[in-house]
Amino acid sequence: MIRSALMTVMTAAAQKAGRGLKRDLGEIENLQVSVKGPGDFVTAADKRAEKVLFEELSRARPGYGFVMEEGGTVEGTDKSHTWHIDPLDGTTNFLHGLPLFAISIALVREDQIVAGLIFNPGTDEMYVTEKGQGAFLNATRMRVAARRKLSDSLIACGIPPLARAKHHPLFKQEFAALLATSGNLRRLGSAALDLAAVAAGRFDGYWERNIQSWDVTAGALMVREAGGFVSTADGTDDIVHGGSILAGNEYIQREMLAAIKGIG
Ligand code: 2AM
Ligand code: CA
Repeated sequence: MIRSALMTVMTAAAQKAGRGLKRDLGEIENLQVSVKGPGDFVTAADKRAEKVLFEELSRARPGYGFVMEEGGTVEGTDKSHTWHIDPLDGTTNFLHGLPLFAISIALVREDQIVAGLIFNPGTDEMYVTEKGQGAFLNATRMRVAARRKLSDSLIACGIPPLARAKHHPLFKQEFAALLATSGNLRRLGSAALDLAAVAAGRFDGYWERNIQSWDVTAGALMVREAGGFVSTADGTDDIVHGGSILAGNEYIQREMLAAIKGIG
């Protein structure tokens, strides 16, 4: 468990926003069958959750800046601290009534990720981490899986949707490379939950391109604090600005990187 004042603030904000999302998920089923569909409702739910997080975190830590999926960048008076927030990661799942979505909150200090939280209100799983303090799923300390061979491993990926089909050619090449080398592949639809699952030792690895800081900052620290390795898909270290992610234990992360090296 992490019992710091910072984590108390983060978990309280996530639980408050999560209650709203859970209620809204219940409403989706009704809208699924309407002609208009749940699209606008989901956008509104997303924005409501972000507003709650923004208000709660601003009140508890006045002056910190924000980088948010919906609201964009809000400069703070404290230039060294920035929250990276995704109020609803896994929007497509949520839209379809699948309880595979998460709130993701990371605190970045001087370009270093110092704290992360991923909360799935659909399953009540709360993942928390602070730099140097380990990573926890609810009250249990997490540890990445111990498998040493990619050929024995279950690897998660992200698939660009049709709306971003220009990314399909590269995705297909990398997918083919991992299909040929890993035990099997999965796709959950939430970058935050994919990384949380790597930290928890459920997935052996995960990679995805075309993602944003709010999708992966919390999860990246989570994996590292659970003993894993994280880089961009190109093998660089800048997770906050890199736009892609590749994670696993030290063996699997290295083997995955080698499998896709030179493709991108
Ligand atoms: P979202 O659900 O918040 O949109 C799925 O492949 C992952 O990619 C999810 O974490 C999803 O976040 C993210 N994602 C989907 N579309 C995106 C976009 N247009 N820009 C950035 N990230 C996106
Ligand atoms: Ca997201």
